[in-house]
Formats: sequence, structure tokens, C-alpha cells
Amino acid sequence: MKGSRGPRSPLWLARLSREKLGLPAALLFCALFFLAGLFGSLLIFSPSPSQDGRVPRLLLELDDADAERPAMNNGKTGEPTTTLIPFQVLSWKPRALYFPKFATAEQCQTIVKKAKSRLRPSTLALRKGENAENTKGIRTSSGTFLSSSEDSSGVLRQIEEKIARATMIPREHGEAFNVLRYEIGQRYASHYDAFNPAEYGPQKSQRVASFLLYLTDVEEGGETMFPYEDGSNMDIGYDYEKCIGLKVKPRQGDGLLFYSLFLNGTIDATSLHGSCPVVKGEKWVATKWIRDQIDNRQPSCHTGEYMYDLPPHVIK
Ligand SMILES: O=C(O)CCC(=O)C(=O)O
Repeated sequence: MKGSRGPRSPLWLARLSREKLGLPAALLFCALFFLAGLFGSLLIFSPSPSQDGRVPRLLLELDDADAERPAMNNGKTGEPTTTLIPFQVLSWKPRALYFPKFATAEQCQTIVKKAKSRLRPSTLALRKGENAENTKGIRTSSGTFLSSSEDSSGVLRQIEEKIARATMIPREHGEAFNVLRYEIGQRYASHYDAFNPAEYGPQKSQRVASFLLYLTDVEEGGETMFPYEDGSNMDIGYDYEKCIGLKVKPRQGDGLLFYSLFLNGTIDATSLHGSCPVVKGEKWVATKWIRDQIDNRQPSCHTGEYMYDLPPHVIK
């Protein structure tokens, strides 16, 4: 009846070996105990896909250990080290990726400071029949273009280089940064960044992707929205000013990349996007439009000639 008298003392193993089964049996018992623990922990942390088929986060992080292998010899235009830029896939329709902590708070503040004294009311590239009056209210932010060549701090160039790594598109394909400020109530109605040749005529080059770097947190509102994400809302006669669909909340230093074109070069209708009105606080964002060809044009900061953003329209 010894065993039923409550918890066994730490001496139970010694007694077991001495009185009944001897030392080999005790060792065997210990080994079994160890193996059971090992298998148990493997089961708990095993990287089997979850019900929705996603690979658990742990596996992704462990795989990053491969980055510690020595880097390869690089070509003339390459780099001598490996790069790790964490990102989250927000959507495949459109292809939209989120880059947490892409830039530091100091880098963001530097950009805001540079842009602040140059802000002008944001403008639109107008289509036939459109003018400043009948497109009023579509884009109510202020903005300016900032080129890395005029930035002696080197911050803009650093960000451009990182965007090039993240997008795998050479830095020279990017337009100058378009830095935007949205005050309370200001917004950007849904639009496409790519140019539909049917509406804008033949284009020398096309915007492939857009990278948004959020320069501030926003207390409320100001999300970047994708109303047609996954093909939703495309048949409801969507009102371009409504803030619906996938919404991305701005967080200082985080980046958002989305592609306007499919791989075959045609415009992805689900890349329609805009900025919800700011409800509380102020939103600052730096947009880098990336083209299918090297962009040699110099931005005209104040005339709006460099402004290629499109007013709302539907691409079917
Ligand atoms: O401010 C945003 O979140 C969107 C900006 C935008 O749509 C653009 O710059 O093309």
C-alpha cells in the first residue's frame, strides 16, 4: 500500500532500483522518460501547416538562420551581404505586401521636415473633359516631390535602396518621392496609379508598382484602402469616395507595396486604391511610384507636371 499514500518521495527511483528491478531497469526508465519529453516537445512545436494551410510563424523564423551562411561572391552591381527585409503578404489580388519597421522614426521625421516647407495642394493628371473644377474633392491632401539627389542627409537614397531590394526593381525605375500630408477630413478618392492607354493615350513608360512609406502614425482614419481586393465590390456601382474593402492602417516607419500591373503588363483592376479621410491626427506618407523603365525625368515640384495620378475610373 506504499504507493497509494500520496506523492512519492524523490527517493522512489532509488528504492525502485534497490528493492525491485535493479539499476539497469532504473536507467531504462529514465531514458524512456527523456524520450517521451523529447517527442512531446517536438509535437508541440512541429511546423505542420495549420488548418488554413499557412506555415506557422516559428518555421519561417527558424529558416532565417540560413541567412547566416557566408554570402556569395557578388557581381559588379550586386551587394556583398545578404538582406533580410521582413514582410507580410496582405493580399494577392492585388499583390500587396506590408513591411513593418521599414524605416526608422528619425528617417521619417527627416523626410517630413524636408517636405513641410514645400507643400502645395495635391493635383491630378486630368483626362479629356476633366478640369480642376470638376475633379475638386478627389484629392484633398497637400504634397510635394522630393528627389534623393537634392537630399544631402542621404536618407532618401537609403530608403530608395531598400525599396529596390524589397521590390527587386532597380532604384532608377523609381520616380521622385511624392510626400503627402493629410489633415483632418482630407482624403484621396479611389484611383489607379497605372495609366490606362485607352484613356490617357500611349505611354512612354508605365507604373508597375507603388511603395508607400508611412511617415507618421494616424490616430484615427487615414487608412490606405483597396475597395476591390479579391474582386469584391466590383459590381455594386462602387462610389469612389467610400472607404471600403481592405484597409491598411498607417504606422510610422512601415511600408506598403502593391503592384498595379499583372505580370503580362496589363492593369490589375483590383489595384484600385485610395486614402480614407483622416478622422483624428495627421497623416504623412511618402509614395514612390515605380516604372517599367528607368525614370530620367526631373520632378517639377510646383507646376504639377510630374503628377501622374489618375482620377477615379474603372478599368474592366
Ligand atoms: O495616402 C495613401 O494612403 C494613398 C496614396 C496614394 O494613393 C497615392 O499616392 O497614389
